[in-house]
Amino acid sequence: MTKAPEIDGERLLARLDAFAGIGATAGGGVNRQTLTRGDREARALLTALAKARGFSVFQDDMANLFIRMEGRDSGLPPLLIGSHLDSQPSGGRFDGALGTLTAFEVLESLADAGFQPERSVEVVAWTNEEGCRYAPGCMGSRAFVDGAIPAEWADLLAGDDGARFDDERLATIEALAPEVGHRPLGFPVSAYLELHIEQGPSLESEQIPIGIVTGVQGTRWLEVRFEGQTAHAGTTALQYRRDPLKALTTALSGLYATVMPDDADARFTVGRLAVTPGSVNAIPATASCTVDLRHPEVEILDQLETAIRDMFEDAAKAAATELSIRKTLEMSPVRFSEAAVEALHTAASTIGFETKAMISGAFHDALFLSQHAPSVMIFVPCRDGLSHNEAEFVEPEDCIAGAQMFMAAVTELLTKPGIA
Ligand code: HGY
Ligand code: MN
Ligand code: MN
Repeated sequence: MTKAPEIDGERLLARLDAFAGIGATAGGGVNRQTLTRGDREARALLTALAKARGFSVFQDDMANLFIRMEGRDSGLPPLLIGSHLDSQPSGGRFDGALGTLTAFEVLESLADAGFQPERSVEVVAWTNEEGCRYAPGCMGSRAFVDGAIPAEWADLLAGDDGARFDDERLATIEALAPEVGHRPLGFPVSAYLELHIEQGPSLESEQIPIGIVTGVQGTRWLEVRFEGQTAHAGTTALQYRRDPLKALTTALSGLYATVMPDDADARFTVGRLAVTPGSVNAIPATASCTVDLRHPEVEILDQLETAIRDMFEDAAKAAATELSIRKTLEMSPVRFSEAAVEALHTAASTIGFETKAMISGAFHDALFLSQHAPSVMIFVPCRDGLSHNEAEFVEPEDCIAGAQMFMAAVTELLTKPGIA
């Protein structure tokens, strides 16, 4: 492998600070949810930085943002590198932003070194990786790989302000339209590489600077709704009650007592819970919640989903309430390309970094890109493994080591036969 150009660590750290100021929260994190003003501000800043370097910038019908450094042979499918800029409502400064800005730093460093690879290299910032403002997650990368936007997404309404998905999508495209080119959804890619924080404790606790991600576990999201009968809190005796919150809490106490305690690899999370009409002296009319279910094995995911549905059904019956369950996300477990994983091991040994092979507990856009081109991820440690929390933190030296590894991996992926 030719010697990889140096990255500029101070420039990367300064960029991270600049982006952390967009949608900054009082607790030191960010609230830059997809297709909001903050998201558009981050996209505009990245576009300005890219154009200042003479890179060309494009967006597609999902507002995925692409920054292109021309290769010697512009007809070849580009190497695609990047992550996302959108965040959780109480998110951290590094989730997504570190991967996107590390990819941009590598593009700049290649340009600084006058290194023009045979094939073009493109940085991407995917739309709506998080999925918290509009479900599902990874909308941008999924539509890119499918080459189409599912019709049912158009009328999705945001939980925070009720904004319609298509209105926000088009407004975001419109905001950048004068500055950037437009592309149809999806194009051939030689390989995809994404750097991300681990969002778990392994690398930090084992003091290993780099994770080589060999796959991603499966995820399913459910929206669960019980409907009963609202009635007077003081005059309605037990036998007349059809209390949806009783049904929901009965089911949840059973699920908390079994799903994760019975299987150390299972993840069961209720992130949102709502009760209507929400009056202190009226029995609820409806009680609803979200379920985020994860497991590395799809057969066990199936079994867990069946058990969860049964638990909700039994509780609905016992409380004489109506139940509806809508699945809003389904991501099957994936294994990344062995050739791409191998390229990362080669890159790590070339620069002498210790690594750990691992499966990602979080989903990522690379999960969808792995259906489109050889894909692989690099993880860096984060403090206490904490993420989706304003206190999310990555040591500056780990950010820089990650960027050095990313540069070595890009150089390797650009030259490796069978991937290049
Ligand atoms: O939920 C996830 O796994 C991702 O971090 N959005
Ligand atoms: Mn992320
Ligand atoms: Mn996230």
